[in-house]
Amino acid sequence: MQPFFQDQALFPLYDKVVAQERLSGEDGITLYRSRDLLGVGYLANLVRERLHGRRAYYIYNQHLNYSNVCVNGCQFCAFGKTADDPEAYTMTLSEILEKVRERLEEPISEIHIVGGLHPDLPFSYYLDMLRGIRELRPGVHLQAFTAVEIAYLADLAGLSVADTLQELKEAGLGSLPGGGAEVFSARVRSSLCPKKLSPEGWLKVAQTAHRLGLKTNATMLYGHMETVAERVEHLMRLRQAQDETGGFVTFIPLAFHPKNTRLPDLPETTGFDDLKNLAVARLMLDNFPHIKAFWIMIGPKLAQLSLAFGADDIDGTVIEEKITHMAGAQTPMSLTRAQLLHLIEEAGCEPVERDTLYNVMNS
Ligand code: V47
Repeated sequence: MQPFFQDQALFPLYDKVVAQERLSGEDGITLYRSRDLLGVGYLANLVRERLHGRRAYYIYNQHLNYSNVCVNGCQFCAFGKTADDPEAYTMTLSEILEKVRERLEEPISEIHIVGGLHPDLPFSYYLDMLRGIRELRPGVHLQAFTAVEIAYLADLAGLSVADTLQELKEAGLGSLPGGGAEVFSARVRSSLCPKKLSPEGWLKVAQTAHRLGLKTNATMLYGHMETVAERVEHLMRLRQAQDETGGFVTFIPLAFHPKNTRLPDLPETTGFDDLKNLAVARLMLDNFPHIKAFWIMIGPKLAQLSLAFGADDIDGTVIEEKITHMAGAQTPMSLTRAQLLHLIEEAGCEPVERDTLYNVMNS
């Protein structure tokens, strides 16, 4: 029996989804243009359930933003500061280790490390950070440095991207977070982040990591000046890259937060668009195992609902995120395991605690 769609344009997409046929760029545009959110969510949920049943993943993790000093000056970022800004900070290695030491008693399985592009820190700072944390918490997975940071570190170290990743891997790097991809459109980047690593550079780092056996995530920052076509182009480029190297684990759409950025007059994203982005990602990225709703950015309540709109992961405890909160996020700094379980169970899903690479944790 065919489901009912308010939007007639979704019927042919239903046939494709059921037949497990790949959706085209044009289909992506149809999905983004559709006002039938429940219809799009229904399609995304078919894929979600095919892949994961009613399982919903979360992780016991800690975020560590070692420095906000950044030479890139992206318009959409409230986190990055110039070195002379009164709000600029850089943690010393002992401060970083102290942050980790403070939580040694907690069953943290991942430390997520992201920072700005610092003009003065030596490559040894990054290696020592990984080595030091690994020594303190040997069992913890270090998901560190976006592709943008890796390319910057390669320049700093005078090494190829592959050799840089190899050195970081030997020091303890476990995988790369998905940040820095923004939107691959040249039009958007020339306006919002002209100094940032190019899309080709971002994809090259990710794919080099994959070839070295390092998994990576991918993101898309939405809700600023990008068009629907540019969103679809972004997803298609990620899908193409995944076909080639297969090392992407999770895709995370990132909702733009305007406060304290150089785009303060843009409106916040809406619940409709937040759910839509997750659902369309689930449908277009047929070769990505996981779609994550980052509750820090869209709020715990919407992250919970997204479990019926294509997402199978709501990230985790997080603990002290800075990038979104400096851009005005009103969400809490952390959630407890009990709160995560409550959100997932109320949504009719089965909570599964995972590690970074989605191995199931026995907790
Ligand atoms: O690359 C910057 C984004 C990213 C703003 O891999 C903003 O699991 C919204 O990479 N409003 C960094 N977003 C965060 C990141 C991340 C987050 C969660 C999970 C994972 C993962 C990765 O934050 C940046 C940029 O795209 N960002 N400013 C802003 N005002």
